[in-house]
Amino acid sequence: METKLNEYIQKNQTYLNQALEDAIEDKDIPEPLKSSMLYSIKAGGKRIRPILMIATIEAFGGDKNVILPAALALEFVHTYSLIHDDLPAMDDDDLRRGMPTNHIEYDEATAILAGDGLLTQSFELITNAEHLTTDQKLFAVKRLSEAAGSRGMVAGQILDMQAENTQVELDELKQIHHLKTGQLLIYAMEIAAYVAGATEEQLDKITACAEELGLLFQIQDDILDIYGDEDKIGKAVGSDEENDKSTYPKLLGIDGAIKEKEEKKARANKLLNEASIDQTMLAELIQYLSNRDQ
Ligand code: GRG
Repeated sequence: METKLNEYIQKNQTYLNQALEDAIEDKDIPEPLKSSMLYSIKAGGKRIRPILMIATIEAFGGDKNVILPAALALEFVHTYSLIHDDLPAMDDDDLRRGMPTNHIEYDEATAILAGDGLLTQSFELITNAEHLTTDQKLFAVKRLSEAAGSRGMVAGQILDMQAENTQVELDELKQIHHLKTGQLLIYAMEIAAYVAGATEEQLDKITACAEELGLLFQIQDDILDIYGDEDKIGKAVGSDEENDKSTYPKLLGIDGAIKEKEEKKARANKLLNEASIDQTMLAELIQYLSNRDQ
């Protein structure tokens, strides 16, 4: 079972990596901006969001090539968010995925522009999509700007920054994660379902499933902060940087956080089941995200 999932992930990572690189290589972008954008795109991300998008369209019997531009756009936005999140004005991180962060490898101004370039090019990718109808492109661009923007991921980022050094309650923590991490995961599944022609009821189920998945993803991220992912060792419990931040394990205890994660997984699977699609690969991906170790 797990081998099948690993094969699926690897096959799609290869497919996506080539397309992501081509989307930058083929463009007339001045240096060092082009290298800087490529540097972060090629830095070895897991491609969870675009793979989730592909698995969702395939669960509806759709073709991944149709959704590819939206999948690339989503990974561009995710990569931009990581570049900006690492900047001195934000998290001030020197390492990402075990490599120097973009502003360390290049410089701060180039890193800011690389993020800006990726964000804006994401909309171009969708509007140029060969196999999407005009209505689908409009919906995909509208939802991406909502999910990534000032009422979505960017809102989550500022709320998260404001919450630093304070102990927020569980509801507020959930809202921060729903915006900061959840919105892009919701986008991944929602757009794929929409393009595949999901009914309104199916769309509701898929969106609700993705909401559970977003929180589950974040709880696992908090757990990894404690048990160590190589980017996080040193800023887990015990470091000044992260010590005062509310996390699921801090608010619920480790056992409570694991229980909450398992409940979210059960709800996500139930919603998937109710969407009446071929859920096999999506269910395996949910399991993988719940137990991921990096
Ligand atoms: C700067 C506008 C702006 C937003 C930043 C997403 C985000 C908002 C910051 C990232 C900080 C962080 C560690 C969030 C926790 C969850 C998360 C998004 C982890 C990184 O995603 P993965 O695991 O990363 O998919 P890879 O490296 O695999 O692409």
